[in-house]
Amino acid sequence: MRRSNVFRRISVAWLLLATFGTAAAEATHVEGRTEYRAPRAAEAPVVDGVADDAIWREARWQKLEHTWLGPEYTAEDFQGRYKVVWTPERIYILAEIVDDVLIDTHRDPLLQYWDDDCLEIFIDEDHSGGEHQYNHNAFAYHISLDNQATDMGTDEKPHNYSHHVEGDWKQQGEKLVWEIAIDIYDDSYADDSDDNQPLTLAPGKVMGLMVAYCDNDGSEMRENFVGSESVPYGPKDRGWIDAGLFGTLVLDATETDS
Ligand SMILES: [Ca+2]
Ligand SMILES: [Ca+2]
Ligand SMILES: [Ca+2]
Ligand SMILES: [Ca+2]
Repeated sequence: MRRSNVFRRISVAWLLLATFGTAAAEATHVEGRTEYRAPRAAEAPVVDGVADDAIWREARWQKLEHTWLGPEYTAEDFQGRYKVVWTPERIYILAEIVDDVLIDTHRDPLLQYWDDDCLEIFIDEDHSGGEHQYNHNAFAYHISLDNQATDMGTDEKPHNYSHHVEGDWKQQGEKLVWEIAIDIYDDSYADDSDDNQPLTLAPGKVMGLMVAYCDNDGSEMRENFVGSESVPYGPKDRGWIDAGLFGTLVLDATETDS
């Protein structure tokens, strides 16, 4: 075979690889995802519901502004935004929530937990996208007002994952200031094991992240479900099933403690 033919075949192979490779990459996530670059905290924020930790000033706000369920709402009824920072041990989320009525009707954290006021934090450790309803390809932590975390397990039943999170909030005027630290587990997490180890996080890591709030002010079911990502087609409340809706979280390398 002539040399030029070999090169041509190699370039065709590259072209095919690039074409299909790109198509595969695009297929993992719905178009129009947000990107959030989280600064690295030299000193971890104290999880106490007080946002005076220096590192929070370095992170930008992202809004909860996409209505997934429920009618139009007023600024007094609900507003939400959040920031993210990280350390090698955990990611930290600061959420600022306005909610006129706080409600936790189902005191059992495993019972109809999505119909109480709760902050929902969706994490896909390896940014794979894909289906995660009854597996740990991704987690959808429903953080209740008493800082318990619930998600579906591989047995298709709700499980209490409160040992993955540390949360605390305080009311400041009209707002709840909510700090949550989360251990990051990969998809090898086993519900029946007591030996699951959280990952050590490194700069440049890319993860899937989405944040939402379920607002109930006294109804039988939640009145609004408002999230950080758009849902251009299909059921808007399917984040607990479809990790392809999650935004992109990049753990920035810069270490900041000022
Ligand atoms: Ca704090
Ligand atoms: Ca409300
Ligand atoms: Ca995954
Ligand atoms: Ca409420």
